[in-house]
Amino acid sequence: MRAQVAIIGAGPAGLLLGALLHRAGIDALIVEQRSADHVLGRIRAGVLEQTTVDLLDAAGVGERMHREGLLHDGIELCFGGTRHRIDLKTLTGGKHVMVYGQTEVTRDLMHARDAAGLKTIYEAEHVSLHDFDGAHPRVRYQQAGATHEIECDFIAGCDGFHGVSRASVPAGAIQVHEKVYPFGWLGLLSETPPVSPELIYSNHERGFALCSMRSLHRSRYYLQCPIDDKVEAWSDEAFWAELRRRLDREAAESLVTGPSLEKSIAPLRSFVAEPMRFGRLFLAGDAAHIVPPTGAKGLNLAASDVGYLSRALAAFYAGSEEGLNHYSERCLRRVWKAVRFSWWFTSLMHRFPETGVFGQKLQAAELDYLVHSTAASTVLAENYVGLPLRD
Ligand code: RFL
Ligand code: PHB
Repeated sequence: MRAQVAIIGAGPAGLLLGALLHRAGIDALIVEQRSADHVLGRIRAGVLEQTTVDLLDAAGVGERMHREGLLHDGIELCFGGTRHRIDLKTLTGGKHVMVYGQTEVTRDLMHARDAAGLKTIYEAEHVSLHDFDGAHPRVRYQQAGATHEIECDFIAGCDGFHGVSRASVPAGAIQVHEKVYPFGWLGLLSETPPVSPELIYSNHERGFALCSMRSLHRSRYYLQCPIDDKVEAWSDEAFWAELRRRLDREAAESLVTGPSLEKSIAPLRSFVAEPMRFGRLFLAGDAAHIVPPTGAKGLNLAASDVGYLSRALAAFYAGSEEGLNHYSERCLRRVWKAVRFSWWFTSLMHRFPETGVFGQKLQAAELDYLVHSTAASTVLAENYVGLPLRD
């Protein structure tokens, strides 16, 4: 088999890259180790920046998102038993975020790919990357006992944090920066109306809580939990009771509960691998970097990476290597800003047992400052809606 670009991974990064390359007249094959249903079963991100919305539009998959997605002009911070609104729109001169689930983004990209007759190889086993230090890289995989090989010009490693792409790079060629947080997020999805029209980020003495949503009748909630908690140990009733405790009285009283459709625990980590290019292998999305979900940046970074990569590949086939040569540096400038923001917001909103009362007092002071200073609120708003894409 031959393709100009072999994409490893059919998560949002791989699928969006495939769609953008198709628009640019570049043929790409996607190799995914799981089934399409498995990929769609993972409940993850919910907040899209305008730059991500623009890229989905450019890929021709924005129609349902504009119809069903919810535009949010603000978020609420809850602490000391009171909610404070951060007016994203006013503070940023008219910007907002789009609340539309990663599952739906992925579904739209899969449908568009099928409709265009483009190939995704699902349930590919033992995927391996070869010769990407030269001009003729290859990707090998097994399916139903047979070995297959793709010859290509470039490999895009879009296979997430645990993927094979980053692991295929010789150890000395990659630098890794990592911070693991001493807690996780327990998430619950339910067919219930959201507790409030906007997202609530709550700093509470029992731990962080987040009220998010997928639509006007489907809610997504999160609780900070010990990293070694088992999801089976959390009944739905225990989840709802704990969430109520971590919200202000009005939200606690109006919370509508129901059976969980999904419940899972995610670890929190900041991670960056540098550079994001090795010969003809380009890493994008979670394969290259991870941020804790507090800032809602992971999927958005995956989208901006593949935005840069698709443009660079289009320029390459038009005769210029400049975009490919600057790919890693361009991405990493944006990545580190999102890593910083996500780390800051995580540090502000969670309970860190090791920092004690001193740490809590600092958080309380910073939150008070944040909601009463236009300068501080603007910094939060500007980062939350997403920094502009630069050339
Ligand atoms: P993905 O989604 O992990 O997809 C990688 C794909 O690669 C496949 N794969 C392989 N394929 C072939 N061969 C191999 N050896 C392979 N190994 C792996 C996998 O099966 C998978 O299909 O990475 P991608 O595409 O880079 O996308 C990144 C996003 O998924 C991630 O950053 C976000 O979900 C993070 N995130 C959020 N991001 C936001 O922008 N806004 C949010 O509101 C937000 N909320 C969240 C989040 C992540 C969360 N969790 C569970 C970590 C909330 C949570 C709870
Ligand atoms: C979500 O809806 O899953 C979500 C929203 C905002 C975040 C993280 C996750 O910061």
